[in-house]
Amino acid sequence: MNTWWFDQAAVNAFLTLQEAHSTAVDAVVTGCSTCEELQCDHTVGYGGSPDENGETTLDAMIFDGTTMNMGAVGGLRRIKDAALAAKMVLQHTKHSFLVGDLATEFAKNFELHEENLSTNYSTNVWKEWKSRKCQPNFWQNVNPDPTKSCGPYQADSNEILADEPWKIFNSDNHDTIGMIAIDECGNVAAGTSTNGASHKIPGRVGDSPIPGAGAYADSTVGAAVATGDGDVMMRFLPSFLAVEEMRRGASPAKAAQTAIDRIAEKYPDFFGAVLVSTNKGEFGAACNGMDSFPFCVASEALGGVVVKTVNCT
Ligand code: SD4
Repeated sequence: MNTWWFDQAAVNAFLTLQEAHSTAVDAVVTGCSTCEELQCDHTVGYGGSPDENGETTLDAMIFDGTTMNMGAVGGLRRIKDAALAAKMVLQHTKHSFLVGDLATEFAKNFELHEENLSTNYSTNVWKEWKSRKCQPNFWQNVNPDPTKSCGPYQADSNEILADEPWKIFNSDNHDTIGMIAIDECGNVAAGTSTNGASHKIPGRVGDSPIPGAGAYADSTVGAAVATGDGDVMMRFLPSFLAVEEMRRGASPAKAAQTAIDRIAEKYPDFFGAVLVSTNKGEFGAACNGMDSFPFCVASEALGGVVVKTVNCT
């Protein structure tokens, strides 16, 4: 299963699970890589969410709930295959998380080649933002460019600037693929891939590659993945919390709601969602800051992929 309406990712992950000897980890990598190639909503993979300098950087994580081992990359530069790079960290190192240019150097050991991640689309998004009288941004209590007439965008309050009816965080411009897979041996894996937040301050890494924040899995219980305003969400480790709630007996839907409520108590307007599954494939989701949250589920029982929706509280 995976976040949003990225059904091709679910199809490919499901097909991977049906291949001989493939594992839950393989399926999650396939699903996340599919979205990277398709540039799902321009918010996964290359050519989306340019930072303040116009560059696209990628965050991804692959978490194996059987070995409790993981691999992640953050702020990955000039490599399209972030999920594969994360898988290389998982499978070929004793580390968990590599970042920035040195993650790029690492990935090149595995024939992931270096290239510019900008496209006409991302360059135009960046130019349009740059040419605004007032550029929504992530600075706070300081205005790095005093020639801009409006104050800084307040990331925590999700404020819409009065003369700029445009949000940095919403479901049109800010999605992550978060995927959970269960293979026939009962192994549970979870993963994420995203290009983060548009107009982020260069160097920003979101919640997606952080264990317990963007994703978490434990094959004895289940898994959870998160999407949304990662700067806020990572402070609450919602994926970890949801899995621990299930360990204590909560249903997936209740566990997801508890994780969302914990954040909403402090940030009532935050934008985000959590998708949760038991190790048997019973699932639930909860969301905040939008009307409803779509997600894809694929299984033999369903006969393929179905897009489901949960209404937000
Ligand atoms: C981030 N959580 O980098 C990601 C982006 C996302 O829906 O999921 N948007 O903050």
